[in-house]
Amino acid sequence: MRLVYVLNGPNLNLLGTRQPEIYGHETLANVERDCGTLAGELGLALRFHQSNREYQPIDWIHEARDGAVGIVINPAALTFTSVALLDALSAFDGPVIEVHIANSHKREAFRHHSFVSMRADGVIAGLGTQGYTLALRRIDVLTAAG
Ligand code: DHK
Repeated sequence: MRLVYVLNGPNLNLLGTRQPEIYGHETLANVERDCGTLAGELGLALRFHQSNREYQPIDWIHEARDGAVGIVINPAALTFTSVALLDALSAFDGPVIEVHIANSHKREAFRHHSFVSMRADGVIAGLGTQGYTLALRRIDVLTAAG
């Protein structure tokens, strides 16, 4: 089975209760469930993770180098600050899709420049939590056999 990592950065553990006017009411558990259901339909195996620590997604990306076909990542605030995260993603060979629940470009200027976008094959922003399943569909297309 094709293995895909779905990685979530700082504060996304609070999804559903944190600023719902911006991020909506779905929880990260809902997102994980929806991704799991779709992955089953597409024949993908998932590793779904969240951390508030910068090193952790970097370590998961290193792990993904060993056997994963793609990465979906919502780096949250690390998007705008972490060259280390960009470097880790640049060391991964498969497709990377960057997801933001809210539309960063409608927000403060400091959210307009993404280090991760310098590596991402695609970026989804502002489509709510649906962005995750759309990203998985894209990874499916990009990694389909033949
Ligand atoms: C989530 C965050 O925590 C913010 O730091 C980003 C992103 C936006 C989101 O929309 O999913 O600016």
